[in-house]
Amino acid sequence: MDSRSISSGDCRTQSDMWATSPSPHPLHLRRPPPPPFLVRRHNKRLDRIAASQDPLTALTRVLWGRALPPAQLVLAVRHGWTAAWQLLMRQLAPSDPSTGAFTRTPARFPAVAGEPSSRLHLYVGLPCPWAHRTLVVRALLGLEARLPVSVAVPGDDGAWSFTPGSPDRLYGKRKLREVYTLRSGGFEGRASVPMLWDAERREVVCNESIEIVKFLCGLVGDGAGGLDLWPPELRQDIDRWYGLIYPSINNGVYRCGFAQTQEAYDAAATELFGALDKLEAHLAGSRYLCGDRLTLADVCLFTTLIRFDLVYNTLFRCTRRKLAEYPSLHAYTRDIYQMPKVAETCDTEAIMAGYFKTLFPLNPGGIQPLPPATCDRESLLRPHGREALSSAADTPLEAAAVS
Ligand SMILES: N[C@@H](CCC(=O)N[C@@H](CS)C(=O)NCC(=O)O)C(=O)O
Repeated sequence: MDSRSISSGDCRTQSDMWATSPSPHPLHLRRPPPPPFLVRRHNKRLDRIAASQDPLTALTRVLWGRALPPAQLVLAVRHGWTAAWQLLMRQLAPSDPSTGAFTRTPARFPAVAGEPSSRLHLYVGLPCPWAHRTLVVRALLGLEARLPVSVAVPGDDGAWSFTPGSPDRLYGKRKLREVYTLRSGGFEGRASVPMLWDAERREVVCNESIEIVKFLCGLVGDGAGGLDLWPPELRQDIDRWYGLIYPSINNGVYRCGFAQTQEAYDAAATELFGALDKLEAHLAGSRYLCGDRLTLADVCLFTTLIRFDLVYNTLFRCTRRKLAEYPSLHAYTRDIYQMPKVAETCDTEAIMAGYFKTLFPLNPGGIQPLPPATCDRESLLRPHGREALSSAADTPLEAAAVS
């Protein structure tokens, strides 16, 4: 029988029967059982419904027909659902209990301490904007041969894992946490990416992205063409920009997405779009944040911008505007995307899956939307026209274009 052929009359009958079915109250237990023909008819009806559709639909049809679930049930599920969301969010994205604002857990190894050996290994995950910073710097500085990389993927439990297609190239471990625990002092805390590992000392060098990229700028790679992303004369300027970008944009999108109260979200979203407006105005007259030279400040901004319309705009509710609606910021993003080797570090599919499928509390159904057309490779390779803003005739990065 087709499920559509169950009439609303049928359904009402089901609901009524359910409503008047014997209660467990002791007085009612003494009631004589219904005649066998009625029980048979009732059971047959249930069988028909169950056979005609998937078990969950069948159950809801038996319980409340085609009507909406009873109000009490809706309310109970709503409270239970919210409580479960809060519980998961507490663990995924700890917040300030008094405001509901996301408070990022500090990295366990926030600074490069001592003198690392020359046997370094980089652990990253492609969805992660913080890890992406290290991949961009590694590529731009030509550190690929000097700094091997292992790419972890989000496991079903949300923890960074390795697969046969994306293995731990150093130890063949299954989880990133297992690598962290190889250090002699053991490991407690969050096994996050990026993580720079010293293979000789079996020690974490650092797991704070901004410190890792500064450290990488001190390594000499092949083919960097004299590029310095952290030049001494611009450090003050870079730090000043980073002081705006990090709290309001890099972490700002997370503060929107992980806010646990309306007030916390409102504050984060207002700050985020205020900062984007400021950058839009600045970048209308300046090719990069610190003038004509690409620096670490740009790399740190880029890895958030490239994810903006793909995930933050929708999943994290950064909705006031899309990146594509900011002419200068969008062209600036394309400018950096088109630098040699940068596009290869951007993996749209991994980014979208990493957020929409892994951040379960924000997207319980796990449905991944279509990527916006403005995020397609072809669209990002459109001319950006920003060369005109550069006074330096020929920067090392302009020598080659992404094909
Ligand atoms: N402060 C760190 C943040 C890194 C971070 O939050 N990474 C996320 C992925 S985007 C992570 O690995 N999270 C795993 C966890 O917190 O357990 C940095 O900038 O390096």
